[in-house]
Amino acid sequence: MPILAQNTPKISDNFDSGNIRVINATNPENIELEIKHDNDSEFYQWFHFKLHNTDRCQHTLNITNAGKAAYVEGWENYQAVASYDREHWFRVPTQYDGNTLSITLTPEYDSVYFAYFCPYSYERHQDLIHNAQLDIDCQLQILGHTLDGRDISMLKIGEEGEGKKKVWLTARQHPGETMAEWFIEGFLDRLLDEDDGAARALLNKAVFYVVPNMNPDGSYRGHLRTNAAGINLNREWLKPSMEKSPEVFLVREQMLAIGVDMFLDIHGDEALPYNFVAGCEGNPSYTDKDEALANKFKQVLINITPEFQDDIGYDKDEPGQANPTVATNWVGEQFNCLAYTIEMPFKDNDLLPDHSVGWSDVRSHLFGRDVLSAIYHVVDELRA
Ligand code: GEM
Ligand code: ZN
Repeated sequence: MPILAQNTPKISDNFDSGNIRVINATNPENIELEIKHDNDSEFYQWFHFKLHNTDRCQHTLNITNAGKAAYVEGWENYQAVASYDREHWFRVPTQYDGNTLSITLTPEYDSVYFAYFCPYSYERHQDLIHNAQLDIDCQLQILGHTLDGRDISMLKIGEEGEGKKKVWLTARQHPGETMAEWFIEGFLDRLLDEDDGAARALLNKAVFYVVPNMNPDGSYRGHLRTNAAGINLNREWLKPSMEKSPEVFLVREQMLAIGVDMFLDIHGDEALPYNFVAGCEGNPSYTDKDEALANKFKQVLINITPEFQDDIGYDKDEPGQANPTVATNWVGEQFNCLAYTIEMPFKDNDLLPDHSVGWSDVRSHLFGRDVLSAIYHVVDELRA
C-alpha cells in the first residue's frame, strides 16, 4: 500500500452529505474542484468536503463550475462555512468572479471541513426523531420508505380531540437546505419542553404532525434540490407517485386521511439574505379572510423577532396563478388553510448581520422556537 505523501492536500467527500469532485489538488495555492450534480438532475450547488494536509500553508480552493450552479446569485456576497470539529462552523474568506468560487484558508489543524451551510447529518436526524419519541406526548411513525430504502419518518405530538387543530410542518424537501432541519430541531426542542408555557398551551389546542426531513436520500447523497431519482419534491404535490416521489405521496396521503388546519414548509434560499415567507396568495380559493389571517401570522412573527421581515421575498403569484405542484399551494388549496413556505438564508440576515457565522445552525434553531410562538398567537383563529 503506497504511503501517501504527507504534505500534499488530500480532499475527500466520501461521507454523509459529502459532495465535491477533485480536478487537481497538487498545488495548495490552486486546488481545482467541481460540485457534482444531483443524481439524474441538472441541479447542483450544495458542497461538503474535507481537506487534509500536514502543511498548514495558505490553501485556495477553487470551485470552477460555480458559475453554472442552480442559483448563481447565491454566490454574491456569500462566504463558505468551515469546521475543524464538525460541530462549530465559521465563515471563511470566499470570492466569486462569475465562474469560480474561491475559498481561502490557512488551516489551524491538519483536517478541516468545508460546506455550503452547516450540515445536518442523517445520524443527527435519527437522534432527533428517536429522542423526540421518548416524550410521552410524541409518537414516531414510519409512513413508508424512500427510493433508497430509508424511512419516511413523521412525529405526531399531542393527542387529537374535539376542536383541536391539526398543524403540519415539513422540512428539507430540498435536502441541501439544511437550515430547515436545524429549524425543526429548535421547534421540537420547545414544543416538547414541559416547562414552556406557550408549548403546553399549544398542545391543549392543537396536534402537531412534523416531518423533519422530507428527503433523507437527497440529504445523504449530498444533493441540493432533488431526491434519489433527481425529482424536485416541491413540484410533485399535485400528482406524486410511489415510483418517482414516494416521500410526497406518503406524507400527502396522511394529510388527506388526517386533515390540515395549518401548514408550514421549511426551506432555505440561496440568494436573498433575509428570513421571509412565501404564501399561497395565487390559489383559486384564496380569500380576503385567508389574507387577513396570513397577515396576522406575519405581523406576529415580526413582533416576536427582528430575524423576520416581510418586505423582501419572492414575487407573489397573481390571483389564480399559483403553481399547484408546490407544497404550500397544494396544501393551502386542498385544505383551505393557512399555509406558508418559510425561507431562511444561506448567507445572513442582512437586517441583523453576524459576520463571524452569518446565518447559522443556532440562529435557525432559535428561529424555529420563535415560529412556535407565532403559531400560538394564531392557533385559535385557524378555522374561526
Ligand atoms: C421555493 S417555493 C416555491 C416558489 N413559491 C413562490 N411563492 N414563489 C421553491 O420550491 O422553488 C422554495 C425553495 O426552493 O426554497
Ligand atoms: Zn427549498
